[in-house]
Amino acid sequence: MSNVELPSQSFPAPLRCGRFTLSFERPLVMGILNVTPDSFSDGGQYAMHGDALRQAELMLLDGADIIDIGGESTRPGAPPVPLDEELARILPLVEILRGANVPLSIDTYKPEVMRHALSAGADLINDIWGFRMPGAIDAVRDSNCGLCVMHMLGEPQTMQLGEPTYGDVVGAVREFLEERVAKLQQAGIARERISVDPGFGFGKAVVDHNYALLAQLRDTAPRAEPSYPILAGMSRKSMIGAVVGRPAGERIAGSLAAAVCAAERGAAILRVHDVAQTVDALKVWAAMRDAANLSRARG
Ligand code: 7PJ
Repeated sequence: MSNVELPSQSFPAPLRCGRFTLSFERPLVMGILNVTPDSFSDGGQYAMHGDALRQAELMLLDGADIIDIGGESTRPGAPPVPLDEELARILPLVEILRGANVPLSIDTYKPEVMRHALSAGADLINDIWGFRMPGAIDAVRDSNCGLCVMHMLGEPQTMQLGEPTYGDVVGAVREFLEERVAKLQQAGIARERISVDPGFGFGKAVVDHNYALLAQLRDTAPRAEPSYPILAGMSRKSMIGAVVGRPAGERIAGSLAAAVCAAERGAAILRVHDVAQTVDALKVWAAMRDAANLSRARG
């Protein structure tokens, strides 16, 4: 097969990400690690961190490419967590998981958390606020961390209270991301450090907007060649529940279908709860893609 020339494929640009450079010949799987006492039975910091570490270990065994550590629930309507508490939840995990040779992402919009997490060794800052908090850009500028810039309409506390309206949701998301990406680069952040995310579920009508964004996922990203890596986070969200009619714990199959659709539409990173299942689903999708490319190359 070595004499068969594969058609030049346009993969997303590699992402510089702290200690790592991620390349996207296949979509990568980001495992979600929520470090919040309410998701654990008996509370207590020690139990919380023990449970989170076990969960991280499982995700790594299941093939996670990135671990996304979050210390504050960003579900619509969730109360904010004080700075000290968020730091106490995530920093011990960054320090321990640093040894695991896997990119560590921090899901936060607070500049102070970004700074501490980067000092502790985080590789990527995943900001649902798109680095709009005062001081957020300064917090990441002088490190070599990767960035994920997400689109959100409004703020976490208020975003889903009214029915979100857009003329053209895909165009609105792309314009927002273009503006943020330009701002980051004006501040001196290399484009190789930037990934983008349309923000499924954040200020979007559950079915209409989220599925329009999924259908046109490539068009949600700023126009550029090579393209910015796109991160898609749909795992177990209401957009899945609204279609399958099941509670969050029973949305794995629906979430897998969404992940495969996103891969087909150019997603570089899938942010998921169910790592093992997503890794398998994406392997099947990638095998089909490789076969399609091969038959195209053979004419
Ligand atoms: C997302 C996220 C997402 C990125 C959350 C949940 C809500 N970060 N953090 N994209 N969602 N980049 O997982 O249900 O969609 S928290």
